[in-house]
Amino acid sequence: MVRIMSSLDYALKINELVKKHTEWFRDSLPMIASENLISPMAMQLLISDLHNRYAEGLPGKRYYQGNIYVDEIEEITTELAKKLFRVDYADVRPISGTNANQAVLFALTKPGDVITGPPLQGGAHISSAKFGSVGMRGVTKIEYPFDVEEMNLDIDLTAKLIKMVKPKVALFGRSVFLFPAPIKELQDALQEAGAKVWYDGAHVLGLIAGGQFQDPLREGAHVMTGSTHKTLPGPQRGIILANPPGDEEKREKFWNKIQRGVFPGVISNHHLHHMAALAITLAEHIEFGKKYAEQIVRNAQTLAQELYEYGFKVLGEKNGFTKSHTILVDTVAQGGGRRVAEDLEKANIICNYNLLPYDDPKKPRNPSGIRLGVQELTRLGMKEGEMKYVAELIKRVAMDKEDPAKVREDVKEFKKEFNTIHYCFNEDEEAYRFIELVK
Ligand code: DSN
Repeated sequence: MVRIMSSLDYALKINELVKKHTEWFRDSLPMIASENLISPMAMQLLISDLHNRYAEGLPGKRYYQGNIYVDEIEEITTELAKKLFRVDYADVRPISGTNANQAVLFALTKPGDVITGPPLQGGAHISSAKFGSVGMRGVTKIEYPFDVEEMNLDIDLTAKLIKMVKPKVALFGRSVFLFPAPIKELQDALQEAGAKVWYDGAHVLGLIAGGQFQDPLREGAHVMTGSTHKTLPGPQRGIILANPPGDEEKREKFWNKIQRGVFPGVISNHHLHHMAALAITLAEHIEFGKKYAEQIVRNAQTLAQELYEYGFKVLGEKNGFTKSHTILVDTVAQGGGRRVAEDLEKANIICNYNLLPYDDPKKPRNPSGIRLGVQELTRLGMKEGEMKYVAELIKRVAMDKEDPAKVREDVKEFKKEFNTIHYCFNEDEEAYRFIELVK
C-alpha cells in the first residue's frame, strides 16, 4: 500500500536528511575549495532573533524601526572588517560573494561597457561570465591571455591587452586561485588605460587577512569583493573593501557609488543573523587568522608535493604548485575529472571536478581535472603529517583504483580524531553539529 506523506512527515523527512548529511560530513574529508566550518560562537548567532528581522540602508538611516541594536552590530562588524583588512572603507551587507560582485558592477559599469578579466577555464568565477552577472549587466568581458605553465595570467600579453582595450574596469581574482594576480606588474598598463581595478578575493580572503598570498588593496586594486565562508571561515555572506583612488572627495564619491550599488542596487534586507556571525568571524580572524592562513598554505603545498611524488599531474609545478589553499590536478590519466571526483566521493573524500586551462569551456561537465582545497581540513587541526595520509587515501582511490568502500572505512577511522574546530574562540568544540527539529 502506498502511504501518503503528511506535511509533518515531509518536515520530519527533511530533519532526517539534514541529520544524515551532517553525519556524512563528520565522517568525510571535505575538500571543496570554497567551503569551510563556521566557529561555534558564530554558529550560535545564526539561530538568534536577528534571523527574523529587517534592516534596509545604513545604521542611523534605516527604513524600519526596531534597529537600535542592529545598528550597533553593523557598526562594530564594519569596524572589525576595516581593522582586519587595514582599509578605510568596508561594506558588510552583501549576502554572498556574487551579490558583492553585482553591487560593484552596478556601481562601476553601465550596460555597453567593456571590462577585462580572467578566462573561465583559467579559473574565473561564474559571475564574471557572459551568462553570469557581468552578462546580465549588459557588460562585455574580454579575457586575459593565460599561461598554463605559470598557472597565471600571461603578464606581457595581458599588459598589451589592457592598453589596447582600455577597459572601464579591470577584474582580477579567480575561483581556482593558485598564485597571486600580477596587479603590481600590470600597474603601468592599468594606469595608462585609466581602468578601475577590481579584485575578486572570494577564495583567498582569509589568506589575505592572515598576511599570506598577496595584499591587493596595497598593490593597486581599488576595490576587493569576497565571500566570507571560504578561507575566511565565517557565515555564507559577502563583503566589499576598498582603497579608492584620488583625493578625499573622489574617494568618498567612489565609495558612495559602491554603497548605492549594494542598497538599493542589489539587496534589500541583509540577513542580520549572518552579519552578527560575521562580526565573530572577523574578531576571531584578527586573533587567529595569521596562524591559520600560514598552516593552510603549508598544508596545500605538502599535499600537492605528495600527490606529485605519487605520479599525479599537479598543475603549477614550475612555481611550487600553489601559494593558496587550492591544488589543481589533471586526472586524465586516472579517467578524467568527473570519474575521479565521483569515485572519491564514494570514499568520503569530497571535492569537485574542474575545468583546466586547456579544457573546452563549453564542456564543463566532463573536464580534465579535480580541484582540492585544504582550508577545512586545516580548520579541523590537520597539519603536514595528515596531508601525507590524505594524499595516500586519494592515491588509493584515484590511481590504484581500490574499492572506494574499503577506503571509506579508513577515511572514517582517520576522521574520528579531527572533528573539532580550531583557530577560534571556544576551540575544540564539536564541528559538525546537528540541532534536532522540535517534534
Ligand atoms: N564557484 C564557487 C566555487 O569556487 O566553488 C564559489 O562561488
